[in-house]
This record gives sequence, structure tokens and C-alpha cells, in this order.
Amino acid sequence: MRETTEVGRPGYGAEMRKTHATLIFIAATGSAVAAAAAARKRTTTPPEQARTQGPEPAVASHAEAPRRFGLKAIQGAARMRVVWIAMLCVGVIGAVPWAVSGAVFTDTGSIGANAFTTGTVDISTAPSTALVTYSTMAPGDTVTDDVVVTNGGSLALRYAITSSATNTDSKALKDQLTLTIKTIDATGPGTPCDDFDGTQLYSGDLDSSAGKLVGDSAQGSNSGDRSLAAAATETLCFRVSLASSTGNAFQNATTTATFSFEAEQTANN
Ligand SMILES: [Ca+2]
Ligand SMILES: [Ca+2]
Repeated sequence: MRETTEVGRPGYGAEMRKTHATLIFIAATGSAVAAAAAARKRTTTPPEQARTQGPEPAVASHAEAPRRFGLKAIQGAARMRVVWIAMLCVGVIGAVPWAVSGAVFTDTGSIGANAFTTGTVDISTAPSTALVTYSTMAPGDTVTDDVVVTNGGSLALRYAITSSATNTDSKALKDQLTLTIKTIDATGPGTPCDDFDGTQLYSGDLDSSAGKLVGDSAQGSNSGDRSLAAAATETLCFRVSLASSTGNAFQNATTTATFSFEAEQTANN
């Protein structure tokens, strides 16, 4: 009996180590509390069971007891795991109403029809051709006429006037002519240019040295540039004179000039 007992105890210990390892696994996966409870059950023998078992249990009894205790511990751990899973489910289910209640009413306001249209720069003159002409000019003659400059665009503009003159022969009449430009008459502007006493804007060769008569067509505000508000007009007076000193070499000579009014926007420029 003693030898059997001594042989049986190591076997009993091996079974218990297996059970203990199982409990540790259970505890690691679900519940440390379940593992502790299982351990207490494993190591504590109920008094009544101790009395009925007697001092020396048989080898078969020692082998059977750990299995029973192990099975109970596993069953206990399983129940605890079920409890934990149930608690998790309760937590998840409890969170669902919160997620659903996160929906809120929304609305969006909008402003449409935000349209943008660019303005226009539009300059024109009246007349648009043959502003000043003279067909039988003699030394000392003068011809004067007015031109109305109109801003037909929707933007304010500034403009410059340039000239390009050519001789139709080799006599260079253009260099014998003097062009003078003034603003509308100060005296009796209703009959423009007959008094020719407005502000002088230019006086020189018919085509100037660089073609520049009034202002500068280069972009930006330049000295002499004329300004016109949208839909505004102004009248200028052009006068061309043939010098009294013009010699016989210029008889039957012809020249033609083109005056250009070059406008640009005033805004941001
Ligand atoms: Ca006048
Ligand atoms: Ca300019």
C-alpha cells in the first residue's frame, strides 16, 4: 500500500500539472477570477469528502480525483467564459442604441446664380476717316476740324494718339506740314474748333518723330494720356497748316496720315 501510494502520488501530481496548465490557459483567455476559483477548488478538499476518502486513497481514486477536479475547474472556467462573453455582448448591445441615436437632422443652404461678366474697352471716333483733308493746299493754308472720341465700353479707359504719315511721292510734304491738337474750344464749345482756343495737346510734325502725338500707348498711365469714363465722349480739334515758307519743290505733292486712338483699361492699370 505505501509503495502504491508513493507510486500513485507522482501520477497524481502529473495530472494536476496538466490541469493547472489548462486552468492557466483558461485564465489567460478569459478570466483570472475563474482560474483562481478553479485553483481553490483543486487544492481544497471538502471535510466530508476527506472523511469518506480515508487516509490512504487507492491509486485508482487518486487518478480519478484530479480528473474530476480538473473537469469541474474547466467547467467552471467555461461558465465564467460564458459570463464574460455575455457581458461583452451586453456591452456591445448597449452601445448600439447610442450609435443609432448619433443621427442628427441636417440641412444645407446654398446661394446660386453667382455670375461674373467681364467689362469691355471700346473706343471709337467720329468721323472714323478723313478727319482733316485739303486737296489744293497752298503755302500758309490751314485746315481745322473736330473729332468726337467715344468710350463705348463698360470700363473706364485712357487713350493715346499716334500718327503714321507717308509721302506718295519723293517730295516729303509731310515734313512741311504742322499738326496741332487741342481740346474743345473754350469759347463757344457748341461750335467746336472754330475758335481753336482749347488746351493744346500737341504741335509738331504730322507724324511726330516717333509717331506719338498725345500720351503714350504703352501700357499704364503715361504723361499726356487722355481719360474717358464709360460711355463718355470728348471732342478734340485737329489743325494742319502748310508753312508759308514752303518752296516750289513741294508743288503737287501728296501725303497721307493715319491717326490712331489706342485705348486701355484704367482699372488696375
Ligand atoms: Ca467755338
Ligand atoms: Ca498709356
